[in-house]
Amino acid sequence: MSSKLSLPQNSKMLKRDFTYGVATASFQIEGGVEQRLPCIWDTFCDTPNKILDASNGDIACDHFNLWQEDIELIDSLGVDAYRLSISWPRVITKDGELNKDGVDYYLAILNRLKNKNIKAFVTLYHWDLPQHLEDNGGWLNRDTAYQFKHYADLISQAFGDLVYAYATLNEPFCSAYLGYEAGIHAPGLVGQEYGKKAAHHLLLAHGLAMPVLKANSPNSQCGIVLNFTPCYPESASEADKAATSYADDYFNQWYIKPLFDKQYPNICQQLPAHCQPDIQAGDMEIIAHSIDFLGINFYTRAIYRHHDDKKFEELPARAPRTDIGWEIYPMAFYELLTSLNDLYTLPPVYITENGAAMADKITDSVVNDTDRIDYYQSHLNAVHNAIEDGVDIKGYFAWSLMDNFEWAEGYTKRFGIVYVDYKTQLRTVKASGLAYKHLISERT
Ligand code: GCO
Repeated sequence: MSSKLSLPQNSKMLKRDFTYGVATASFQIEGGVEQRLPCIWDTFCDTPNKILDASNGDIACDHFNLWQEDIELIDSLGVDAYRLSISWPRVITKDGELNKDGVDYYLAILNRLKNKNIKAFVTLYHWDLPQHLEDNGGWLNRDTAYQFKHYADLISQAFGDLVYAYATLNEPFCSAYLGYEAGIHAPGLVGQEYGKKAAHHLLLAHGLAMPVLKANSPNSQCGIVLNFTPCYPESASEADKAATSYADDYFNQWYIKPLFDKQYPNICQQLPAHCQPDIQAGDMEIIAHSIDFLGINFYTRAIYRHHDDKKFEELPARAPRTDIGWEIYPMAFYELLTSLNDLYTLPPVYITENGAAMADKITDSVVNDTDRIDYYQSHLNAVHNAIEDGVDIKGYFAWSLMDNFEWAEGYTKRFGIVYVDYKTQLRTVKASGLAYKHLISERT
């Protein structure tokens, strides 16, 4: 157990041009629901038994009101960059026009960040789809991709040159699979016939938005953020290896291969006809628009074995685990980064999320989360090693700036490097936050 974070003295991650940041997402921190349209997560939270503690995003971290203090907090950590997301239902009206108040809210944030010399990494879609678009079919409706393009167009014009980097989507796997196939995220649809259709329209939305963002904001870095849960076989048997490879194609490669290879993994042809994505002529060209950077989110790995009836079976997570039950296995991070670098011609990479939920205790205004520091240390080492082995990684963002609404887990899981008391909205920098700040300050 350590209270410090360190890297080898010659590490490229100890140079000033390596970007360090903290990340959040609109629905998870903002609250301020009266000032925006409803989104699918409002509806999902209102549905019984979907959220572990029956909570919602109505107040969350009250960042809608406390954003100025929160930017001071971000600044106090000494980070170079802040990754935030724009709430689509806050900035767009039902008629598809800009909502001036919502836009002004983000302009104030972006201007404040600029004044403080903190680069804004803006995600346009971190899962809060306006409910009226879901009522029209959501991501199962191809038109939603065009609605997204329209939103990306208007908002990038409004933001001018205040945005250092745009990510179109955050983790389309989660939106598509968790939201439209497994049903554990909003909108909560269940059925294999939905997942890949939703995924295709999400990726199409990304591809449609890319040239628009580049035209409106030529100086911004534009890309996408994908999450990966690397897949490992339980044994060296051919059957387990084949099952694992299938799972990897289904959950991971599905979202990256089209970006670089203009096609889905070969398992696409094995899917039953009613589960196929609706691919129209030219779609794969649109999706494969070049990107300036790839954002990679990593938390854990998964282990699979062959199953006679299903394509694969996922095994329970091994120890050691974080408080959310995810195995701590930093080697998978290194192997992920180097294997993606081997498989694809990657643009510069940012680690846009990495971090851990831990069972924090606050005593006398101190959170001594040495377990989280250990997690960060081992994963920063993995990034360092991947850079040494040739992966072009430009920066790293801790997930998350502060404890927040952890989706289906509600407020029961704490991912912050800053502790949030949800009764008083008091923020307390954890030991991990202090260690992160110290590491960042050590650069030359
Ligand atoms: C994610 C999400 C975050 C989660 C985090 C922990 O992109 O999955 O961006 O919203 O809170 O990953 O589950």
